[in-house]
Formats: sequence, C-alpha cells, structure tokens
Amino acid sequence: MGAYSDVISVGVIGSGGMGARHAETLSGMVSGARVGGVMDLDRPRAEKLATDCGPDVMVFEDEQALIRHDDIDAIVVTTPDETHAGLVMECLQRAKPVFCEKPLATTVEDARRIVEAEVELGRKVVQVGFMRRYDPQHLDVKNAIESGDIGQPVLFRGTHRNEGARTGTSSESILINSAVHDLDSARWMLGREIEEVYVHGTNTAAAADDEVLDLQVIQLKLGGGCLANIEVYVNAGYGYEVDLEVVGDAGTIHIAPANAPELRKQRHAGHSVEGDWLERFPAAYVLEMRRWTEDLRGGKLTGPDAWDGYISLLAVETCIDSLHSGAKEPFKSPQRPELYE
Ligand code: ISE
Repeated sequence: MGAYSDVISVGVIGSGGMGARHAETLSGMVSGARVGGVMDLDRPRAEKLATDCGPDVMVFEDEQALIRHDDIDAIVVTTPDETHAGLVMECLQRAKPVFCEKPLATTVEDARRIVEAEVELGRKVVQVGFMRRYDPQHLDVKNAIESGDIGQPVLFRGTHRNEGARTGTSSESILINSAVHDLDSARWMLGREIEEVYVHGTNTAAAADDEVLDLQVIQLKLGGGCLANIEVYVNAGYGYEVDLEVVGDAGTIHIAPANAPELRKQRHAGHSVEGDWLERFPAAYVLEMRRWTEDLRGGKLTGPDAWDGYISLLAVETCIDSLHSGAKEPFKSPQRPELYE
C-alpha cells in the first residue's frame, strides 16, 4: 500500500445501488483512482456499470477472480451483509486494501477473525463504510463538540428512519443493518466507549410481519457518564431521515436541517424529505471515497477501521441480547490492539 505509481485500480463487488454509487464516484469524482473491474452475479447490470465507468473496465461473475486479479489494487465490497466477512478475509489473505460497506460482518465471531487477521498482517488494510463520519452536517456537530461550544457532551439523541423495511427484515437485522450506524455514531461523536445497552422494540401497524419489532429504542450508557437515546424505525413511511442532537453541560448542538428550501403555502410551511441514504448522503459518499483514495496513496488509512466494525457489531450483539431478554445488558469493550491505537 502507498506505492501506487499510477492511478489506483479499484474492483467493485456488487453493482446495485451502493456499488453503482461508489463506482460512479470513483470513476467520475475522485482523482487518483479508477474502476478497474466490476463483479456481480447479475452480469448485464455489471456490464452496464462497467461501461458507465469508462473504457477497459473488466467484468467478473466470480468475486475471487476479481480480488486475485493482479491489475486490481484495491476492493470495494457492497454485496449483501452476510457476504462481507468472507470477502474481506479474502482481501486480507492477499493484503489487498478493502473498503467494506457496513456492517463489517453479521456475527461478532467473523468480525473478530477479521481483526485478528489484520493484526497478524501488521498493518491496516480494511476500512468500513460508516459514511456519516464524512457527512458535512455530522462533521459540523463533531467540530462543535470538539471546540468546547457545548461544554462536556452528556447525551446523544439520534433518530434513524427508513421509509420502508426491505423484504426479509427481522428485529435482529434492523440492529445489524441499520442501528449499527447509530452505535458507531454515538461512540464517534462522544469519543466514549459503550458500557451498557437497553433496547425496547414494538411492532407497528406498518410492519409486513407481526413478529418484527420494526421500531426500536436503544438506550446506552457510555464512559464518562454519557448517555444515548436512539430511535430506529424502519417503516417511517414518509421518507428517510437521520437526525441528531448532542446535549452538553453548557449547550446543545443539533444537526443542521435538511438541505432543502422551506416552502410556505396554504397555511403550511415545510420542506421535502429524502427517500433514502443515497439521496441524503451524496456529499459524504464522495468525501469518503476521496479520502480513502488519498489515504491509500499516502500509505496510511485514517477512516473507520476493522476495530470500529468489530466494536459496533459487538454492541449490536449486546442490543440483540437486550431485545431478547428485555433487560439491560452490560457491555465491556475488549482491549484494543496496538494497531488500532
Ligand atoms: C441501509 O443499509 C444503510 O446503510 C443506510 O445508511 C441506513 O440508514 C439504512 O437504515 C440501512 O438499511
């Protein structure tokens, strides 16, 4: 890593929404990188994306072949959650840098194995797609906290709403696929580790399945006496929203309102709401890919790493335990290996 004489050739695994977004960003908005290959079982979709990304983009139906290819310098993984860990391990075995969409894995054991393999390798090659860390509105909140504007931060209040749950959603997958962002966000914003979790869930009339707790409230205790209260609702119906306020002992900071004009009409004032994360976080996805590319060229990854992916998954697992037990569950952060200091 860091010895790229030429433009970095990136292999993108998955050509759906997230894969297409990263590929288009890399080919059109990031200098120093290009899409070298696209892999998808849906070959026509992969071929279309490859063509959109420019000439000479290879198309693969086998992810191993893409990962192993000598002309591919780094990998972006955007396939379904349960495939992430295996693909990241393949990259680690070849010491090939890999940007993996969240979650890093779907089990704590797999995430731990990734951390162990990276520690064994002795250098970081894995980055996890916690894109909120690159969102200008989130960064404004983070900077305000760090500048001392609100004094000591004591409470993270997050809201995370999807317009509608995807098919096959379970109470547990809501935590693995959606809440994992909020757990990472709370740790990152407050700069504290989680110490206890308590989760409640309810089944709303909007849920397709009577068993699924599609609205969940997560309460966290974190180090330094900090608290977090996070709502995750995957059937909000009206659109996609990520809201955040951090309360400090000298003030509070609320994320800037949506980047949309306010319309006042017929005794009503309001603004439009995005439909999904691709609409909500366009800047974050570009900044995330730019920084990743710069870091690869500079030889030092600075983004959310395998440790962040592992700890967020450990927190997810503790949330699942709490959801099942109906009780508060303690959370003990494992010892951080030196690689992640
Ligand atoms: C989705 O997979 C994402 O990654 C989005 O960022 C998240 O907000 C959404 O809840 C997930 O389903």
